[in-house]
This record gives sequence, C-alpha cells and structure tokens, in this order.
Amino acid sequence: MADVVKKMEEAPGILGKDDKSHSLLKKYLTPDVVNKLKNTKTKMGASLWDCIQSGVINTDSGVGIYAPDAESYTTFSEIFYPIINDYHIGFDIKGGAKHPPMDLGLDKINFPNPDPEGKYIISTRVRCGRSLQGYPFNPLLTEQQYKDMEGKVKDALNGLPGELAGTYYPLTGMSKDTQKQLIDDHFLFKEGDRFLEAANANRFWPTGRGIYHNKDKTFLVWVNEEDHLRIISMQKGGDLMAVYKRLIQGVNEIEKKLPFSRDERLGYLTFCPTNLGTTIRASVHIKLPKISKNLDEFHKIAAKYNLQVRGTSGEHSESIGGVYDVSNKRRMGLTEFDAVKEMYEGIVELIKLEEKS
Ligand code: ADP
Ligand code: DAR
Repeated sequence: MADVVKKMEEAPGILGKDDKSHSLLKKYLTPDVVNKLKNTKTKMGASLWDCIQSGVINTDSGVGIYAPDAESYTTFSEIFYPIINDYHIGFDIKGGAKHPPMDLGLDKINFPNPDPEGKYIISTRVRCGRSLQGYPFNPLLTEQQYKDMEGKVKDALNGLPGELAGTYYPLTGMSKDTQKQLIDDHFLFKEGDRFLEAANANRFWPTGRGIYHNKDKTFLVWVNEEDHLRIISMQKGGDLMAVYKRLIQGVNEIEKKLPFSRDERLGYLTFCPTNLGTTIRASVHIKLPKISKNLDEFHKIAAKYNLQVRGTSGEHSESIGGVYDVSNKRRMGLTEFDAVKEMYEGIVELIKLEEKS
C-alpha cells in the first residue's frame, strides 16, 4: 500500500509537469485532495489510485478517471464531483443537484430526417450504457464474475422479439478476421484501448466479452467492454426517429429481464463519469466539408449546440475521408429524450450552416 500511496502523492506533480496534459484529472487532483483520500478504500477495496491510474499513466486523457465500483463516486466524491460538474455542463452535483427520472419520451418523438436526400449524414446511432446490479465495474470483476455476467446477459438477450431478435457472439473463439470486419464496420468495440488497459479494465480479456446483434446489425449489445452493457441502435442514413424508437424498444425489453444499477442522484451508473445519468450518446457519422474545413472552428460551432465532434472511430481517433462522429455532449441533468433532442436540433443547425456556407 505504501508504494501505491507514493504513486498517488506523485500524481499531481506528474500531471502538472506535462504541459500537453489537459485532463479534468489534472485540473482537479490537487495534493490536498490526494492527502484527504489516499488512505481510503471502498467496501469492495477500491482505492483512489484505482480511480486515477489511467489518467496518470495516459496524461493525454481528456478526463482521466474511472469508478472501479458504484461506491467510488461517493467515497471519492472530492475528486469525482468537481469533474462531474465540469464535464456535465449545467449539472451541479456539488450543489446537490439530482439527475431526473428516466424519460425516453416515446410519445414525444418528432425528429423528421434532417438529411432526407442523404447529402451529409452517412449513419445514425443511439446508445446507452447499463450496469448490472450486484457487480462492480471492470477493475474489480473476477474472471468468474465475467463468465457469470456473460451467461446472464446471453440468456436475457435470447428470445428478444421482432426485429430485435438476434445472436450473441462471444469474443472468445471469434476469428480475428470477423472481429476486424465488425470493428472496421463500426459495429464492434475496439480492442486494447490503452485508457481502459491502464484502468485495469481489460483483465481476463476476452473472457466475458462479446457482441449481440440482429440480422441487419441495426440492434446491437456490447457485453463487458467499458460498461457491463452498451445497448445500441444504428442504421445508414439520417432517420433518427427509427433509430431511437428501436433503442427504446430494446432497452424496455432487456430491462424486463435484467436488474440495472441506478443511483438516486447520479442516474444510471457507468464506469466512466462522462457516461453517467442518461448514458445516452446519440451520434451521426456526417460529412460537412465547408464548416469542418477549420477543425478548431468546427469544434467551437458544435460546442454552441452542446455537441461533441470526434474522429470517425469515436474518441481519440482521426476523421477519415472527412467523416466526423458528432454527438450530444450532455448526459446528466436532462432526460434521455432531452439528450437525443439536443443532438437532433444541433445537427439540424449544423446542416443549415453548411448549406449557407
Ligand atoms: P464511447 O462513447 O465509449 O466513446 P461510442 O458509444 O461512441 O463509445 O461508440 C464508439 C463506436 O461507435 C466507434 O466505433 C464509432 O465509430 C461508432 N459510432 C459512433 N457513432 C456512429 C454512427 N453514427 N455511425 C456508425 N458508427 C458510429
Ligand atoms: N479515454 C478516457 C475516457 C474519456 C471518456 N470516454 C469514454 N468513457 N469512453 C479519457 O479520459 O480520455
């Protein structure tokens, strides 16, 4: 424990010395916070080091912190709450804010295709994260727990109705060619993410990891990548209404069979604090050649609509062929419906700007 305490005590200096580091961990991990938390552990044994090691090892992290278990968010709130406040614009957990109850807004959905001629939007995707009650997050899971969770999820996904019906494919035994094709086609998560690796989230890989999808690969579930579950709906083109309605159906069906972990104040719980609350990322792969010519300007324009611009393969990736992953940034302090609506309205505005440019 002494060497772990030493690593925690050295962390603010390591981050402070790296002028290329702009992570939220660097911004809020002060020596005072380290001294307050360095000898504390959660009931399941998580330390502050378990939370911050990824961001200290990868000083180029954007956020730099993960929660090894649900309790970490409150046990180490001195570091988590300022980061949550900073990332989730307008949500003041330090001031006592509570995330609102789930509202998927099925009866309110009215998102006409913003690009009916298919001039800009290549594909649309909406995902949410879910954690199974009774299990910690990746760094504290045992190999047997990975196997048990995979079995429970596979059984729960078996027999999904209608267009949700599909098959679960464990990563164990999947051919490298199949895995590569699924990743290249943006259906499957990447392997060996260095941020997750440094967070001890890739242990026992590929045990307990896999992907479920229907015949058309428009409804998918990731098992035990970053979160216990990522429930995903996606398709070519800009028909957000169809994509979101399919996600709602999928969440409702799976929730009948699996108990999810939800916190009174934080909403649905996830491994990374950026995904808490609604856990919704609604995104388009989009080409906007005029307004994305100057990338810094493009980020600024998108930020006005609370949109996040990323490369073609999500975070820490480059844009290929001018295709950007543009999604809602806000996930806490608003409902699931609000988060999707905010993305939709932002995309409508970006397309208007592109047409006027
Ligand atoms: P995270 O939020 O943990 O970064 P995401 O939920 O964004 O992960 O999933 C990232 C993966 O989903 C990447 O492979 C990315 O290419 C793919 N993806 C995201 N949005 C779309 C989209 N609109 N169309 C196709 N693939 C997408
Ligand atoms: N890569 C880590 C996490 C950022 C948020 N994205 C997630 N959780 N997939 C970072 O701090 O950059």
